[in-house]
Amino acid sequence: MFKGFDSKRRGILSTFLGFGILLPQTSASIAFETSQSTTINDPAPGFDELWHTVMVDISVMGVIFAAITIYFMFKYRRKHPDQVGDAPKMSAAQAVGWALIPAFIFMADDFYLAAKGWQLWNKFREVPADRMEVKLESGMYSWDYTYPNGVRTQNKLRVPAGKPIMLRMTSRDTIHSHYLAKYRVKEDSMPGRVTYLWFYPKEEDIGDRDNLVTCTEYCGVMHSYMVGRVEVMPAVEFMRWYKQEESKLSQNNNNAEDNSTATATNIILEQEV
Ligand SMILES: [Cu+2]
Repeated sequence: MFKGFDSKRRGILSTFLGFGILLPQTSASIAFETSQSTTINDPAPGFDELWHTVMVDISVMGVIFAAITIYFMFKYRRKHPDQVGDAPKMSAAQAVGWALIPAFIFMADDFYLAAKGWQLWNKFREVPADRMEVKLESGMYSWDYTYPNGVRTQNKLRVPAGKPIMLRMTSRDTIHSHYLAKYRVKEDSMPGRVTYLWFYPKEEDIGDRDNLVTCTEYCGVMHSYMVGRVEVMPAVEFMRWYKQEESKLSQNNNNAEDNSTATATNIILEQEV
Protein backbone atom coordinates (compact mmCIF):
# COMPACT_ATOMS: atom_id res chain seq x y z
CA MET A 1 0.00 0.00 0.00
CA PHE A 2 2.79 2.44 0.89
CA LYS A 3 4.84 3.20 -2.18
CA GLY A 4 8.49 4.18 -1.77
CA PHE A 5 9.59 7.78 -2.38
CA ASP A 6 10.47 8.46 -6.00
CA SER A 7 13.73 10.21 -6.86
CA LYS A 8 12.21 13.72 -6.78
CA ARG A 9 10.80 13.22 -3.29
CA ARG A 10 14.05 11.64 -2.12
CA GLY A 11 15.78 14.83 -3.29
CA ILE A 12 13.45 16.99 -1.20
CA LEU A 13 13.93 14.73 1.82
CA SER A 14 17.71 14.83 1.59
CA THR A 15 17.60 18.65 1.35
CA PHE A 16 15.74 18.73 4.65
CA LEU A 17 18.09 16.13 6.13
CA GLY A 18 21.05 18.24 5.11
CA PHE A 19 19.50 21.33 6.65
CA GLY A 20 18.94 19.47 9.91
CA ILE A 21 22.53 18.29 10.07
CA LEU A 22 24.31 21.44 8.83
CA LEU A 23 22.67 23.81 11.30
CA PRO A 24 24.15 22.21 14.47
CA GLN A 25 27.62 22.04 12.93
CA THR A 26 27.79 25.78 12.31
CA SER A 27 26.90 26.68 15.90
CA ALA A 28 29.00 23.91 17.45
CA SER A 29 32.21 25.33 15.96
CA ILE A 30 31.49 28.72 17.58
CA ALA A 31 30.98 27.07 20.98
CA PHE A 32 34.27 25.20 20.61
CA GLU A 33 36.22 28.42 20.02
CA THR A 34 34.82 30.11 23.13
CA SER A 35 35.62 27.15 25.36
CA GLN A 36 39.24 27.23 24.19
CA SER A 37 39.82 30.86 25.11
CA THR A 38 39.74 30.41 28.91
CA THR A 39 41.62 27.93 31.06
CA ILE A 40 38.73 27.58 33.52
CA ASN A 41 35.73 26.14 31.76
CA ASP A 42 33.24 28.70 33.06
CA PRO A 43 29.73 27.52 32.09
CA ALA A 44 28.06 30.94 32.54
CA PRO A 45 28.78 32.30 29.01
CA GLY A 46 27.57 28.98 27.57
CA PHE A 47 24.29 29.46 29.43
CA ASP A 48 23.78 32.87 27.81
CA GLU A 49 24.72 31.48 24.42
CA LEU A 50 22.20 28.65 24.72
CA TRP A 51 19.52 31.04 25.98
CA HIS A 52 20.17 33.27 22.96
CA THR A 53 20.05 30.30 20.57
CA VAL A 54 16.72 29.14 22.00
CA MET A 55 15.27 32.66 21.78
CA VAL A 56 16.33 33.05 18.12
CA ASP A 57 15.12 29.54 17.35
CA ILE A 58 11.62 29.95 18.77
CA SER A 59 11.30 33.48 17.34
CA VAL A 60 12.17 32.32 13.81
CA MET A 61 9.74 29.39 14.11
CA GLY A 62 7.03 31.64 15.53
CA VAL A 63 7.38 34.10 12.64
CA ILE A 64 7.34 31.31 10.02
CA PHE A 65 4.23 29.71 11.55
CA ALA A 66 2.44 33.06 11.88
CA ALA A 67 3.27 34.01 8.27
CA ILE A 68 2.04 30.66 6.89
CA THR A 69 -1.14 30.85 8.98
CA ILE A 70 -1.92 34.38 7.79
CA TYR A 71 -1.19 33.38 4.18
CA PHE A 72 -3.53 30.35 4.40
CA MET A 73 -6.24 32.39 6.12
CA PHE A 74 -6.14 34.79 3.21
CA LYS A 75 -5.74 32.23 0.42
CA TYR A 76 -8.41 29.77 1.59
CA ARG A 77 -10.94 32.24 2.93
CA ARG A 78 -14.58 31.66 2.00
CA LYS A 79 -15.49 33.71 -1.08
CA HIS A 80 -19.27 33.04 -1.13
CA PRO A 81 -21.53 32.40 1.90
CA ASP A 82 -22.51 28.94 0.53
CA GLN A 83 -19.01 27.84 -0.49
CA VAL A 84 -17.98 24.38 0.73
CA GLY A 85 -14.29 23.49 1.03
CA ASP A 86 -12.70 20.28 -0.25
CA ALA A 87 -9.52 18.50 0.83
CA PRO A 88 -6.85 17.88 -1.83
CA LYS A 89 -6.33 14.22 -2.76
CA MET A 90 -2.98 12.89 -1.57
CA SER A 91 -1.13 9.66 -2.28
CA ALA A 92 0.04 7.58 0.68
CA ALA A 93 3.64 8.66 0.07
CA GLN A 94 2.63 12.33 0.04
CA ALA A 95 0.65 11.93 3.25
CA VAL A 96 3.54 10.19 4.99
CA GLY A 97 5.97 12.81 3.64
CA TRP A 98 3.84 15.69 4.95
CA ALA A 99 3.79 14.06 8.39
CA LEU A 100 7.39 12.85 8.62
CA ILE A 101 9.41 15.64 7.02
CA PRO A 102 8.16 18.46 9.30
CA ALA A 103 8.36 16.08 12.28
CA PHE A 104 11.95 15.29 11.37
CA ILE A 105 12.90 18.97 11.06
CA PHE A 106 11.43 19.91 14.43
CA MET A 107 12.77 16.83 16.18
CA ALA A 108 16.24 17.54 14.76
CA ASP A 109 16.01 21.05 16.17
CA ASP A 110 14.75 19.77 19.54
CA PHE A 111 17.49 17.14 19.79
CA TYR A 112 20.09 19.70 18.83
CA LEU A 113 18.98 22.04 21.64
CA ALA A 114 18.73 19.13 24.07
CA ALA A 115 22.28 18.05 23.18
CA LYS A 116 23.55 21.59 23.72
CA GLY A 117 21.77 21.64 27.08
CA TRP A 118 23.32 18.34 28.07
CA GLN A 119 26.78 19.58 27.08
CA LEU A 120 26.27 22.69 29.22
CA TRP A 121 24.92 20.68 32.16
CA ASN A 122 28.11 18.59 32.12
CA LYS A 123 30.15 21.79 32.33
CA PHE A 124 28.12 22.84 35.37
CA ARG A 125 28.84 19.42 36.97
CA GLU A 126 32.60 19.40 36.30
CA VAL A 127 34.17 21.33 39.13
CA PRO A 128 37.71 22.63 38.48
CA ALA A 129 40.33 20.98 40.69
CA ASP A 130 41.78 24.34 41.74
CA ARG A 131 38.81 25.57 43.75
CA MET A 132 37.78 26.85 47.13
CA GLU A 133 35.10 24.82 48.86
CA VAL A 134 32.57 26.41 51.15
CA LYS A 135 29.97 24.48 53.08
CA LEU A 136 26.44 25.80 53.04
CA GLU A 137 23.61 24.99 55.38
CA SER A 138 20.33 26.58 54.41
CA GLY A 139 17.38 26.98 56.72
CA MET A 140 14.25 29.05 57.08
CA TYR A 141 15.32 31.78 56.36
CA SER A 142 19.04 32.17 55.95
CA TRP A 143 22.12 30.97 54.09
CA ASP A 144 24.83 29.86 56.52
CA TYR A 145 28.29 29.45 55.02
CA THR A 146 31.22 27.69 56.67
CA TYR A 147 34.70 28.16 55.21
CA PRO A 148 37.43 25.47 55.27
CA ASN A 149 39.05 27.13 58.32
CA GLY A 150 35.77 27.01 60.26
CA VAL A 151 34.86 30.69 59.79
CA ARG A 152 31.13 31.19 59.39
CA THR A 153 29.12 33.90 57.68
CA GLN A 154 25.41 34.35 57.28
CA ASN A 155 23.77 35.64 54.09
CA LYS A 156 27.10 36.94 52.88
CA LEU A 157 29.34 34.87 50.70
CA ARG A 158 32.77 36.47 50.55
CA VAL A 159 34.99 34.98 47.88
CA PRO A 160 38.35 35.82 46.31
CA ALA A 161 38.32 37.01 42.70
CA GLY A 162 39.72 34.64 40.09
CA LYS A 163 39.09 31.42 42.00
CA PRO A 164 36.38 28.88 41.21
CA ILE A 165 34.09 28.45 44.22
CA MET A 166 32.31 25.24 45.06
CA LEU A 167 29.45 25.05 47.51
CA ARG A 168 28.61 21.78 49.24
CA MET A 169 25.09 22.26 50.37
CA THR A 170 22.55 20.79 52.72
CA SER A 171 19.50 22.04 54.58
CA ARG A 172 18.42 21.86 58.21
CA ASP A 173 14.68 21.98 57.51
CA THR A 174 13.06 21.95 54.10
CA ILE A 175 14.08 22.23 50.43
CA HIS A 176 15.65 25.53 49.40
CA SER A 177 17.34 26.43 46.16
CA HIS A 178 20.52 28.49 46.12
CA TYR A 179 20.38 30.75 43.08
CA LEU A 180 23.23 32.94 41.90
CA ALA A 181 21.68 34.88 39.02
CA LYS A 182 24.92 36.63 38.09
CA TYR A 183 26.74 33.29 37.66
CA ARG A 184 23.76 31.58 36.00
CA VAL A 185 23.67 28.72 38.46
CA LYS A 186 21.14 27.30 40.91
CA GLU A 187 20.88 24.10 42.84
CA ASP A 188 18.55 22.74 45.50
CA SER A 189 19.75 22.22 49.03
CA MET A 190 17.81 19.65 50.99
CA PRO A 191 17.86 17.87 54.34
CA GLY A 192 19.72 14.58 54.54
CA ARG A 193 21.60 15.05 51.31
CA VAL A 194 24.67 16.95 50.11
CA THR A 195 24.36 18.68 46.75
CA TYR A 196 26.84 20.98 45.08
CA LEU A 197 27.26 23.83 42.66
CA TRP A 198 30.21 25.85 41.48
CA PHE A 199 30.73 29.26 39.95
CA TYR A 200 33.58 31.39 38.72
CA PRO A 201 33.78 34.94 40.10
CA LYS A 202 36.34 36.23 37.63
CA GLU A 203 36.59 39.85 38.71
CA GLU A 204 36.24 41.68 42.00
CA ASP A 205 32.75 42.87 42.67
CA ILE A 206 32.43 44.67 45.98
CA GLY A 207 29.24 46.45 46.94
CA ASP A 208 27.29 45.22 43.91
CA ARG A 209 23.75 45.23 45.21
CA ASP A 210 22.63 43.02 42.33
CA ASN A 211 25.04 40.19 43.03
CA LEU A 212 22.42 38.34 45.03
CA VAL A 213 21.73 34.92 46.41
CA THR A 214 18.02 34.20 46.28
CA CYS A 215 15.97 31.19 47.25
CA THR A 216 14.18 29.74 44.24
CA GLU A 217 12.24 26.98 45.95
CA TYR A 218 9.19 28.09 47.91
CA CYS A 219 10.13 27.23 51.48
CA GLY A 220 7.68 29.08 53.74
CA VAL A 221 6.00 32.40 54.36
CA MET A 222 9.29 34.34 54.52
CA HIS A 223 10.71 32.66 51.41
CA SER A 224 11.07 35.91 49.48
CA TYR A 225 13.15 37.43 52.31
CA MET A 226 15.71 34.66 52.06
CA VAL A 227 18.28 36.84 50.35
CA GLY A 228 22.05 36.86 50.58
CA ARG A 229 24.86 38.69 48.82
CA VAL A 230 28.04 37.64 47.08
CA GLU A 231 31.07 39.83 47.65
CA VAL A 232 33.96 39.15 45.31
CA MET A 233 37.08 40.61 46.94
CA PRO A 234 40.57 41.03 45.48
CA ALA A 235 42.48 37.85 46.45
CA VAL A 236 44.88 39.64 48.83
CA GLU A 237 42.08 41.45 50.60
CA PHE A 238 40.12 38.23 50.91
CA MET A 239 43.09 36.41 52.49
CA ARG A 240 43.52 39.25 55.00
CA TRP A 241 39.86 38.98 56.00
CA TYR A 242 40.02 35.19 56.05
CA LYS A 243 43.06 35.08 58.36
CA GLN A 244 41.62 37.80 60.59
CA GLU A 245 38.39 35.87 61.06
CA GLU A 246 40.36 32.70 61.63
CA SER A 247 42.38 34.19 64.47
CA LYS A 248 39.20 35.68 65.97
CA LEU A 249 37.65 32.25 65.83
CA SER A 250 40.58 30.50 67.49
CA GLN A 251 40.59 33.14 70.26
CA ASN A 252 36.91 32.52 70.83
CA ASN A 253 37.48 28.79 70.78
CA ASN A 254 40.23 29.08 73.37
CA ASN A 255 37.96 31.14 75.56
CA ALA A 256 34.85 29.04 75.23
CA GLU A 257 34.67 25.54 76.62
CA ASP A 258 32.35 24.24 73.96
CA ASN A 259 34.25 24.59 70.72
CA SER A 260 33.34 21.18 69.36
CA THR A 261 30.99 22.41 66.59
CA ALA A 262 33.54 24.56 64.78
CA THR A 263 36.25 21.91 65.02
CA ALA A 264 33.90 19.21 63.75
CA THR A 265 32.96 21.32 60.72
CA ASN A 266 36.61 21.81 59.92
CA ILE A 267 37.35 18.11 59.98
CA ILE A 268 34.36 17.20 57.77
CA LEU A 269 35.44 19.70 55.10
CA GLU A 270 39.01 18.51 55.07
CA GLN A 271 37.89 14.90 54.60
CA GLU A 272 35.68 15.84 51.68
CA VAL A 273 38.41 17.69 49.74
CU1 LIG B 1 14.30 28.97 51.04
